[in-house]
Amino acid sequence: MRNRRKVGVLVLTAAALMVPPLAFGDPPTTQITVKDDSFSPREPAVMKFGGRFSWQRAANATNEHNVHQAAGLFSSGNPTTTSFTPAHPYSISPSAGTYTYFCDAHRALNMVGKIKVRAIVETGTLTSNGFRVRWASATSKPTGTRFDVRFQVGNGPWTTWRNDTTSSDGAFGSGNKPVHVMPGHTYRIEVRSEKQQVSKHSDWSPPLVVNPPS
Ligand SMILES: [Cu+2]
Repeated sequence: MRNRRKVGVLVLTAAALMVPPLAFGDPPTTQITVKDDSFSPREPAVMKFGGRFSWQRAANATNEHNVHQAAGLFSSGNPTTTSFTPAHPYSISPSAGTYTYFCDAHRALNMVGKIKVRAIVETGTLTSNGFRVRWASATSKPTGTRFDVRFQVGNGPWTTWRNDTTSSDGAFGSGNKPVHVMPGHTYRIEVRSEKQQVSKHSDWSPPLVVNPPS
């Protein structure tokens, strides 16, 4: 009885520490400046799923520009001189993946960028033998509606967990699938986003790295 009570207090403490700081605010946002003729930063830091990217025109940028993902997974529309202004912003909250994009008008000048989004462990779901992974929103999929998900245990081979799934999350380790999860091992999970025609896909996301607690 005494032990169970102690465990209860520990679980409550852990849960309190896991409350996301931005639960009631705007999502974390990475700003990308659209210049004549480049994106800055060209390759911003990795964002966790749930984050947002927002493109804004530099005050002295007067050329026509757009944002066009290489596999057609997202686009701001045709290049115009009025794109990315405060009146015409372009923002997306991508599903997990690595996305190369370019400006159609200045692709030959190497006006290219890359954004990277990794999957997350759903808050409060990490246990010694499993966790829930989220790679997309259940309601909004602005970068493709299907997903490939692969995993790695330690230094082992990358192995398919989901192929062309329309699910936006999954319980890793549930029923010992896709593997029996246990403390002392490191699990990595990568995702790529796809269109309906699954040959059009993002590159693999950066890995979500999980070390289950004992
Ligand atoms: Cu351009």
